[in-house]
Amino acid sequence: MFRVYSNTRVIYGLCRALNNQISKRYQSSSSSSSTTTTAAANVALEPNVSKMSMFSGHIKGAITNNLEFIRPENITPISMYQVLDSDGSIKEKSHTPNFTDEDLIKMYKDMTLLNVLDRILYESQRQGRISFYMTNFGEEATHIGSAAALNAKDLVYGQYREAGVLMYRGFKLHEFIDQCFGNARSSCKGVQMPVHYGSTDLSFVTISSTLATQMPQAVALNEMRPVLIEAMTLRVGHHSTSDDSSAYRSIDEVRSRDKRDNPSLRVRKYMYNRGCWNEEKDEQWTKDSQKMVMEAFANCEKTKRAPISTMFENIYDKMEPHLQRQMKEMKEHVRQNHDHFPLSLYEQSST
Ligand SMILES: Cc1ncc(C[n+]2csc(CCOP(=O)(O)OP(=O)(O)O)c2C)c(N)n1
Repeated sequence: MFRVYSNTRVIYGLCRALNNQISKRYQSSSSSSSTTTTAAANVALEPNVSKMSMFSGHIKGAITNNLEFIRPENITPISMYQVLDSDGSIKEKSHTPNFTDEDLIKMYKDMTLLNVLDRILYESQRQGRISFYMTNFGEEATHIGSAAALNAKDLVYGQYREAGVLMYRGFKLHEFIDQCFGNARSSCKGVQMPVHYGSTDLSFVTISSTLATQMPQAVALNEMRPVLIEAMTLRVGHHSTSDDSSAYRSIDEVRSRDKRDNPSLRVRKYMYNRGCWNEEKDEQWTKDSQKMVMEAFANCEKTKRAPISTMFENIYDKMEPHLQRQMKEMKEHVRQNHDHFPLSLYEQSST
């Protein structure tokens, strides 16, 4: 999970104190231009520190004449800041999140609704009903927690596995599922791969799978410096439906981590401890959420696919002659081979 926002002014909720820690780290390691000037001046004035680096970003680093390779096993890793432990208790009481029970219940419902949506869409891909899918299991808390900390209008450039941000902002179940079917009602009408959601209304820029493109696009300029928050999570599912992750990691290990440290479970335990949720409510919610997703799925599956001409339209303001030619050729091909195409699933083309 890797995301940079246009506005990282306030990150609290599940990520609140993590932000504080990182900000402190940034402050102490000097990133503003005024600090650079002061430190550089000190280096010039004090002969004792003449071996200190003058490179910005390395102001406090020493210069050495010993050639030494840095090995990960010999350095202390950066500590991971954690609010909730696996039992759903908050170790540092002064970091208790200051959101209401209602806020917390909404976050939990969004996380678990995403889990249900993932399960059903993943299975539907295995059954050949949609072409591709990527689950969010294990990363749901980072989606919902960070979305909760942003303002609703903050522009988000999501990574391909960040559907929870949209879920939190109110993207409808049918909007997710329509996009995966690429049906006529979906925003991109099948011209994007499944899970490449986008929403102008929800200030969520359509997902581009190209890794890391969202970072320079969305670098935060608040306080005139970017803020990076790296959330450590475990991707529990396979990378996508095109991947079998057992080829490169132990499935047993993933399962056992998921069992003892699943983010939705951890939040649920916290809610039980806090007294705002109980097993009865949880069972009811499990049933309700499954019903909601199944109903939306059935409706979306019935909705016809966009006409095949859609793939040539809306690319340029006017359809260029080469696209007109290609569309004509394709229509002719489909007409001649109509037995091989499930044409009844598609809306008729108006062009
Ligand atoms: C620039 C770029 N190069 C290669 C790819 C192909 N690609 C898609 S996902 C992926 C692996 C990403 O791994 P990681 O960041 O660990 O995420 P996860 O597998 O958990 O989704 C690669 C190489 C890409 N999308 N973009």
